[in-house]
Amino acid sequence: MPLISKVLIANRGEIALRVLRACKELGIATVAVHSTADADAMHVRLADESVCIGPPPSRDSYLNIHQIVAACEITGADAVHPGYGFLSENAKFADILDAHGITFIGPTADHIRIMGDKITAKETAKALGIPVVPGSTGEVRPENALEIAREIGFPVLIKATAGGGGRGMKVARNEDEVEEAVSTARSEAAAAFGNDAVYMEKYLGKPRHIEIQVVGDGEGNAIHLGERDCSLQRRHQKVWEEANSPALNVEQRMKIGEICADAMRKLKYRGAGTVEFLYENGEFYFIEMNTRLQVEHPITEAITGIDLVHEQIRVASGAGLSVTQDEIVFQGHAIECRINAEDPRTFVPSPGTITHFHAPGGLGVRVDSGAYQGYRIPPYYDSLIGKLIVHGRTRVECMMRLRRVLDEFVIDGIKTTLPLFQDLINNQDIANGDYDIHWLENYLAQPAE
Ligand code: MV4
Repeated sequence: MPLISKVLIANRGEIALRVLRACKELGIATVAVHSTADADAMHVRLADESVCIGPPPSRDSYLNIHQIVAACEITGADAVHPGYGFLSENAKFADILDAHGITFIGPTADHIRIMGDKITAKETAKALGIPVVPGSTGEVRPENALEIAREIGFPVLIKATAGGGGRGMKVARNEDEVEEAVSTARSEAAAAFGNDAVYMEKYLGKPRHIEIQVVGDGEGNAIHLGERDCSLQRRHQKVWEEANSPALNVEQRMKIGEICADAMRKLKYRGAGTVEFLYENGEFYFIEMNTRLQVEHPITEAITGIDLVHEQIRVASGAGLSVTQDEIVFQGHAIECRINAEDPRTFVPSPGTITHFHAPGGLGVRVDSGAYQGYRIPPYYDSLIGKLIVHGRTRVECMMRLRRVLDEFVIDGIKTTLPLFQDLINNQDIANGDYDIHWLENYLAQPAE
């Protein structure tokens, strides 16, 4: 791959380490950037070079485009991997790197823009043959809201077009609730995103969140790597993800996967992407597409054996995908537990020093974490400190292994979400794979026994 010889990793924490590992395997030099709060982070220690790009607040460091471009110029990095979050879905950042002749390891700025606007994303998905949630075509204005709601049928959901992550969503259960729902959604959207445009959809009451992993080469070739079930979440933060979904059979998987891969071929999509669906009563409904690597990508890697960051780097450099669709084999079952430095019941952040750290091991076990004994978790960033990924030949084997592995994992000095997983692994609904997007919040609302 001649076009990329040094990658600057514009991120921190476990994902910076994850990307660094892929670069090392490909013989590509690495540059870590870090804020003053992250000088002792693992990705900084392991990188070939590192550059301090600013003070702790993200906007002054990990979100500071000029500092990152300057760090590329200083170190001679010819590509940037943005990880997830921060600048990963920032079209302006992709444009600026392009203007500097630096490769953005991700999709084109145009594709980021299309998917960043939820109305355009949905229109594009629909035109490409992806099933979408029934709803308004385009923006909903206060004047036409009631009429559109009647057409869709109640209950309806009002969503911000600049949104995502659930902010600014409002349900209207009947005609009387429409006016207020639209006006509240519009003011919340204006406050959160500086854009008050909203749209309307049929509200699905008890769906699962199922997402399809895709990778395209930008020239009309694309593959899907099956689905992930991310229904177990709290306040739009995923907690536990699995691949395959306990709710799908092989035919459903290949059908929705092929629909997404085909759409990406038509779009000439480049890079890794995730097509998000709500799934209810056997039907898929597109809600959004993420144009980046996702936190939970390792469960897909576990069941396919394909390194998604390798593929991202390959397609960014013009080397193309390493596999064709018919070469992809789905093997067994994988579960990811997100380990956050948080209280396992209230999710209140618990930064501080890790006094003891012992990661589990053995067959089918992967721990992606920049944490180590003596590491002090800074209070400025999100509280994800590691991911535990367990793979087994069947879901039952995967769950049995997870129970063993959770027992082995030791993180002392701070609170973590590990005890929550000890509870979940012994829960009958979880054992049966019988849960939807509301299950975890309902579970947490019950008093702990
Ligand atoms: C929905 C929905 C029900 N019906 N759309 C929340 C985040 C945003 N990305 C999409 N979201 C939802 N959209 C319709 N038409 C319910 C949710 C939703 C949700 C979706 C996925 C995972 C967790 C969720 C939790 C609450 C609500």
